Amino acid sequence: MQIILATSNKGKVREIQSLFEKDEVVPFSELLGPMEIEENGSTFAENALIKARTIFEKLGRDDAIVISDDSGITVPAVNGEPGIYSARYAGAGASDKDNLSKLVDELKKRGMKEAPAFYTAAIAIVAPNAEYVVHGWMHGKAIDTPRGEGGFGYDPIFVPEGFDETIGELDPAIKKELSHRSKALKLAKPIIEMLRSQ
Ligand code: ITT
Repeated sequence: MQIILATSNKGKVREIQSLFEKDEVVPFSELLGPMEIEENGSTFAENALIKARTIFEKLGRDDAIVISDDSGITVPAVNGEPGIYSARYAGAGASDKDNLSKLVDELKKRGMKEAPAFYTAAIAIVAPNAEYVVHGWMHGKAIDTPRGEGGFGYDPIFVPEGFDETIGELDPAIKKELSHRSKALKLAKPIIEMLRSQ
């Protein structure tokens, strides 16, 4: 069974593909073209399921496993923002850079140079007659000054627990080891293998 990835985010595609064999995971856009999916759930899990179900239904295939990732960064001292709104924190269609700047502004407004923060990833797996959601988290802090070019999204202002550098500055191998997405995918992998063997 082919694994289809229900995401349009290039950073996610890159990270998820790096955890599987080459060409094992195909982004949906290669099969269906570009598509906007409305994410109107109230949790990461709900939004992940919305994305995976939408692509599974559009594909209309009984030999495909669709996986999606809904993720974001949560800063408890900033009212839990941006959370599930991470991709549109600075408004609909905002760039990663604008969203990051908004979070920096919110920290500065509160006179905080840094604040505890965590990333969440919910990975949904949708296959014929089966649906699963697994989660992973990465804890650390958000800082008020972006550093480094690596990763994507909020990575230049996220310092993982046990490090002084941001994910933007650290070797990508470290993110691969520590990230919310990697942890959720480690849980997803045996489920995917089980579904493929049925
Ligand atoms: P899809 O819905 O097409 O998958 P998206 O970017 O809209 O792409 P989400 O709704 O899940 O995805 O929003 C995730 C946002 O959270 C993403 O745009 C980043 O701003 C942030 N984010 C998630 N994981 C991240 C990571 O590993 N590093 C940095 N930022 C991350």
